[in-house]
Amino acid sequence: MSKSIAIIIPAYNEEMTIVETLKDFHRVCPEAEFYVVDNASQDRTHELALAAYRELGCKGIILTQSRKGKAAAVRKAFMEINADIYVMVDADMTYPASDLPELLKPVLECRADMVCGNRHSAGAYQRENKRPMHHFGNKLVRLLINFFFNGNLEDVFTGYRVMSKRFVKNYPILADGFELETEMSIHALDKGYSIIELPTAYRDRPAGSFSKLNTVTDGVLVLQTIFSIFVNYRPLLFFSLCSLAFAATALATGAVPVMEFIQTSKILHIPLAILATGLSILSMLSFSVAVILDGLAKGRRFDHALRVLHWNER
Ligand SMILES: Nc1nc2c(ncn2[C@@H]2O[C@H](COP(=O)(O)OP(=O)(O)OP(=O)(O)O)[C@@H](O)[C@H]2O)c(=O)[nH]1
Ligand SMILES: [Mg+2]
Repeated sequence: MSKSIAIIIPAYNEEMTIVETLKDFHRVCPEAEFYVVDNASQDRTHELALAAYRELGCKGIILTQSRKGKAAAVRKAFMEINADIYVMVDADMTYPASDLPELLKPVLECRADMVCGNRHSAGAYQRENKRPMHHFGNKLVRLLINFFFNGNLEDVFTGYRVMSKRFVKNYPILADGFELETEMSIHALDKGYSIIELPTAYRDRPAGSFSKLNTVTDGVLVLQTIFSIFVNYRPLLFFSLCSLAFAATALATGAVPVMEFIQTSKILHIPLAILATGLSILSMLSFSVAVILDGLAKGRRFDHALRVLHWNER
């Protein structure tokens, strides 16, 4: 029995490209169900998408989400849609449908839970993207994620992904905005899902269509997301580092009163001695927090793995 495919297209004010995106993907995958998720676009995105659905005879519906943000839109889709395979793609014609059959294969053959369209492998992103800060942001975030979560992903920000039902229905999206792809990549790495990156062509937005991504504010949000995920997913490392920092400062500040006491059996630098004592207590506290939270994080990973294990029995 052939597997059902849902193509999820988060769209906010994409009247210039939504019809072409639908036509492009319907041409390549006419049997799929299409789910444009519109967040109260102010332009004609909804109306044009509806007309395109009728013209193409698309299966699927337009979902609306009042909560703003790309991740909020995709969260709505993940909750509402029941399919065997989920495709996520942007509505701005930057990802070609022609690469979809290749991206679908590993998930169709149960060789992967997530396949990411990698824009860097053929250098398409470097060629097409004109915003230098984006290159820097991509590199920094990729480095942080691969280092802290033991990955070797090349394109952590790609909006072109194919996912198994097992992955989608066990991934509670907590982000709201453009932190989606970061959270998704980290969740997949942390929970041990099989991820495959395959090359995909990438082209810049057509002239006149504009990005909803604000490099600075969304960039800061992405770094905040990594920090909070790091603290929650890797508490042992984070709080042990804090404990170490407190211990080192305690040693540095405590050295004077200790040496003084050894030499004179008196302590004159009482404030330093009190500070060093406080810092040592903070160091011990951080380490106990590290151990406790690590146990909780392991418990969450265990519960997730158990849920996925039972998922396979369905
Ligand atoms: N539903 C919904 N979709 C959104 C929202 N913000 C962005 N999107 C969609 O998410 C996709 C990615 O947004 P883009 O603005 O293209 O961000 P980007 O791809 O990182 O940036 P570019 O490289 O400039 O294209 C597009 O299809 C947007 O329409 C939102 O608040 N709600
Ligand atoms: Mg885009």
